[in-house]
Amino acid sequence: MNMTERPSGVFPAVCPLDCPDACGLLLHKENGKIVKVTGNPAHPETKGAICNKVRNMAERVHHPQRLLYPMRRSGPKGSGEFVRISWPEAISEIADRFQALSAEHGPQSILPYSFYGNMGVLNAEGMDRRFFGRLGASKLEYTICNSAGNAGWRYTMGFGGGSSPQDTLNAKLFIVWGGNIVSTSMHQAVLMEQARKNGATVVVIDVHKNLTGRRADWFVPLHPGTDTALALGLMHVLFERGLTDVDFLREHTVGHAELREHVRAYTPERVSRITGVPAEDIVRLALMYGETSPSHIHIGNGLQHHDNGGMAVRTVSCLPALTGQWSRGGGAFKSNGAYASLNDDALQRPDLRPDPGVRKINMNALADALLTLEPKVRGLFVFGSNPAVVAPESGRVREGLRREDLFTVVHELFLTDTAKYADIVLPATSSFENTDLYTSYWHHYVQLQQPVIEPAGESKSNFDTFKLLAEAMGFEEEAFRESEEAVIAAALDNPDNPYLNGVTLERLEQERFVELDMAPKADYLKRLTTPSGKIELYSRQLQDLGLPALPTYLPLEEGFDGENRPERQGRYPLMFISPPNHNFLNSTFANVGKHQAMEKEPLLQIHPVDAERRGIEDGEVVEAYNDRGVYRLKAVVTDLMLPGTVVSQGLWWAGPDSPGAAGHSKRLANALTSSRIADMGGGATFFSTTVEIRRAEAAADSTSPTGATKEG
Ligand SMILES: Nc1nc2c(c(=O)[nH]1)N[C@H]1C(S)=C(S)[C@@H](COP(=O)(O)OP(=O)(O)OC[C@H]3O[C@@H](n4cnc5c(=O)[nH]c(N)nc54)[C@H](O)[C@@H]3O)O[C@H]1N2
Ligand SMILES: Nc1nc2c(c(=O)[nH]1)N[C@H]1C(S)=C(S)[C@@H](COP(=O)(O)OP(=O)(O)OC[C@H]3O[C@@H](n4cnc5c(=O)[nH]c(N)nc54)[C@H](O)[C@@H]3O)O[C@H]1N2
Ligand code: SF4
Ligand SMILES: [Mo]
Repeated sequence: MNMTERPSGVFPAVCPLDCPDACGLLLHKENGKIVKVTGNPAHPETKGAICNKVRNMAERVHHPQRLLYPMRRSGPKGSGEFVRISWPEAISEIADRFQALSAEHGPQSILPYSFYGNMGVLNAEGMDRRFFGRLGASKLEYTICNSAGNAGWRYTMGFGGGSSPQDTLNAKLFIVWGGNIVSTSMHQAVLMEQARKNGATVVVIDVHKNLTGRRADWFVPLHPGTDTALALGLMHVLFERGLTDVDFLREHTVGHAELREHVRAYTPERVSRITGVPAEDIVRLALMYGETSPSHIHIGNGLQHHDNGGMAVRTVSCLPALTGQWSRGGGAFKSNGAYASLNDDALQRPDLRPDPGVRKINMNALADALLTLEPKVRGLFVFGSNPAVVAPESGRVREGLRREDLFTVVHELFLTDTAKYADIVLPATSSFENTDLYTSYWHHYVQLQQPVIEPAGESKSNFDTFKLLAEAMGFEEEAFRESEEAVIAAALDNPDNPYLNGVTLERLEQERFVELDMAPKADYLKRLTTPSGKIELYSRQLQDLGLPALPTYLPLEEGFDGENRPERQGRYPLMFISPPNHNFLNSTFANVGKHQAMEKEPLLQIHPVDAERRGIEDGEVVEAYNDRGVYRLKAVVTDLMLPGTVVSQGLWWAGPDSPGAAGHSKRLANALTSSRIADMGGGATFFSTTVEIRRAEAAADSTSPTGATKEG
């Protein structure tokens, strides 16, 4: 008897959320419903501990507002007015519209837009890729999360994997750089605490003292977007004081002589002016790094959501090489995704695509893709993502979604802000209703999810939905008839990835958590895939792209540093940082009562100096604004960051649209952010955003539609 048929019991599951930890879960089921979610103590890395978000997951899965049947729009776009239709009606309408668009405008007029609302590979990057590939739709570039930083890491290190979780336990110096692991990767935070018990010093480098910074032995605040300068300042001191590992540099790197010359210009005094970190602290941190072994740097996502984010991660990832950490049991982590890389050709079947040269659309540029791109995007299929909330420039994204000549389908569990703009809404199963395969971009265990509960209402998985659509479109390939198990087996069979040796569907069915074969990691340094096969302190690849070959600090396009501040200040003199909060997962859970109650409301952390200058008091309602939009929230006056930076954590839904007022729903952090593309990997630049803040009272008598103050 499979798990769905047993009304009660405790069943294994995998956390599907876009979180590095990929926890093993236990679902406690009574009368067909999940009543409790706990951690699975048998999981070798997550060991039964899970976060508060997912402990309250049952409320989300059985939420009264789950979408239960397909719907067609009956009111204006964005109004949320829909009528119920059947699946056959929905599927044939979508197929008809897609066929008509393909015939009239070519299939590239259709754009799939998705991300990792569910990390299961079949549902997030399996049958959808096959379907839209076979259709010949425009290709989406999946750049919203970590692509600048991952590219930066790869230019330096080649291979997209770093230190293993258990290695970090041995660190005597543990640096969290631009990450908030207490909220975003709790098991790494547990290992950090264990390392501290074993004698490690914990240093957190961030633009605000987040929950992780509050646990640090030493918190180092800096101006946003200046991490490259800080890392170069550390290198300056390391070379000058003879703290580099010369043998390691000779054997395993290229460009160390050039780098040594290059960093002479980054004196502690100059770097201090740029970053806001006192010169003596730069020296102290460099000495600590140069004299402590093993050391570990956890590179978060924060420093790379910037115009210069690729370079920032590239530069920080050079540091372990300077002190030879990779051969001393230390190192760094950006993402460990590559250890578990699957056979993407078998999973996604790019061979089905009629025109491999079809245009690519960077998902960060969704606003432009919908408003200005030619030839036009006329069909949009959104799933596993909530772009009306999470994508930059949400005012313009919404304007695009309101286009009458855009046919939009949204496949979702809830009537999200994005789904409200759909012409057709399709109900999605939760991951606990599906079969899927899960890897982790942090630990080394692969997991299998099998259905534990029946699909809610008429909901269907992405996998099944794209099969139905393929059938309706007349796609006859076997690829659209394969079972979940067949696709999983094919994806796991990746001869190019030795770490995946011995990981099979059969073992997953029996063992649940199957560890990657980590034996090849013993000669990690021989497996680097840079052009030289070495750690590239000097990168010809970057030079060919027109970027500096050596790590080089370039100021933000939108923003300022301590050195360039005065002339760049302009009308918007504050940097606005909007990282994740503790109780939501991106915009997931922002509609669930328990999670909302824990976060209360959107808050803006503002420094006392900046608050006083504007006459703002703690607890009062303020507006953050720039030319893109307005965000209304409550001020918290605090010195958790340097003056000049304001911080608002969490992505809230705006709720009902107010037609005609693009970006003025006033509850969206991304109403303020830019869709400029980062220096590497096509990455997002969420945190390279400048704003001004005013009291909401002052806003009420302001006349400017862009929200500028009367005098501004
Ligand atoms: N609770 C929770 N967990 C999550 C998520 C969530 O929404 N909520 N999201 C998940 C996802 S998709 C991701 S990508 C990860 C992200 O998780 P992390 O890797 O931890 O990254 P962020 O939380 O985006 O940003 C971390 C920090 O970067 C800081 N920061 C911003 N700009 C700069 C800068 O220029 N320099 C430095 N040094 N720091 C800067 C921010 O202040 C923030 O404290 O978390 C995952 N886990
Ligand atoms: N200002 C600002 N913006 C940011 C960030 C930031 O730090 N600051 N972080 C960025 C980052 S790192 C990321 S990764 C993105 C994340 O952005 P998104 O990937 O859009 O993440 P979520 O907001 O969690 O939305 C995921 C949606 O997928 C739906 N979903 C879940 N499972 C399934 C399924 O099986 N099928 C279907 N069809 N739907 C499903 C959920 O209900 C949810 O609405 O946001 C980015 N946006
Ligand atoms: S969100 Fe992260 S920490 Fe929480 S249960 Fe899921 S994988 Fe674990
Ligand atoms: Mo992300």
